[in-house]
Amino acid sequence: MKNLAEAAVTVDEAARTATAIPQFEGENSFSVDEAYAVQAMSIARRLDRGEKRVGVKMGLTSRAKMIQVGVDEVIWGRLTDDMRVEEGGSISMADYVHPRVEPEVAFLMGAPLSGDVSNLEAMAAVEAVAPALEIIDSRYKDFKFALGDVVADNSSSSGFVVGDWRAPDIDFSNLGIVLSADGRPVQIGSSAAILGNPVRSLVAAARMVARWGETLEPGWIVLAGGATAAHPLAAGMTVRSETQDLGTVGFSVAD
Ligand code: 0L1
Ligand code: MG
Repeated sequence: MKNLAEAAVTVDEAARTATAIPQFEGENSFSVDEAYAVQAMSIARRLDRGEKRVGVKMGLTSRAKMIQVGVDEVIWGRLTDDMRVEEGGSISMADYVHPRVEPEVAFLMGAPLSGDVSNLEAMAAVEAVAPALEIIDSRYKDFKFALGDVVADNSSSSGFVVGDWRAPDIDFSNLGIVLSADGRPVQIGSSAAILGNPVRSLVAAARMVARWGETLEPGWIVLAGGATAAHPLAAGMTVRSETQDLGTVGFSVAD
């Protein structure tokens, strides 16, 4: 019998100390349900250390991302306040194993949402929308993992930056997005790459968290998923993403 609690300690310590670990292979590999149980236990350790839960991230919501990591299912992870980087702030490479950044759309929940909901019901629960960046950092050596590995590792969640919130009264189904590093465009995409429309990612989030007894709570942030492939970060880099009608969001990598 696999020891899921021990695996939770392993992934949590890898994230806490920014240390690469091997994949869980062979008899140690996880089913998807086991992997979500490991994720829940590893996040419980973070909460025990004083971090606060602030939302959910959706992962692998674009074809580009699925192809980049060789996995073909939408996944989710849990966000804590410790993962948030202020807009315009800076991070240190020492806090990550091999971080990458991807442009996203973020939702701010105004009402609880959970279970099977329609696009309209999902949007009725949204208070605001913003451009966002997710800093992903698989704790697995060489960013190589199977589906169970990445889910156990909180779906590679490690940091996020949110730009200015605005009322969700625009059509954000197909907004152009340019991700730049040091002023040079490195990825160009559209919010349509997020499951065809980011609201579908919110619908999937409501359904997927319900399976684990959770609700998207008022005040929570839901990161809808990457609109492009992720770009590797390096010391000294300045990152900025510009999203049509939503504006810009960015940060820098200090060292
Ligand atoms: O947010 C994402 O789409 C990332 C999910 C995990 C895969 C990866 O680490 O690239
Ligand atoms: Mg992402």
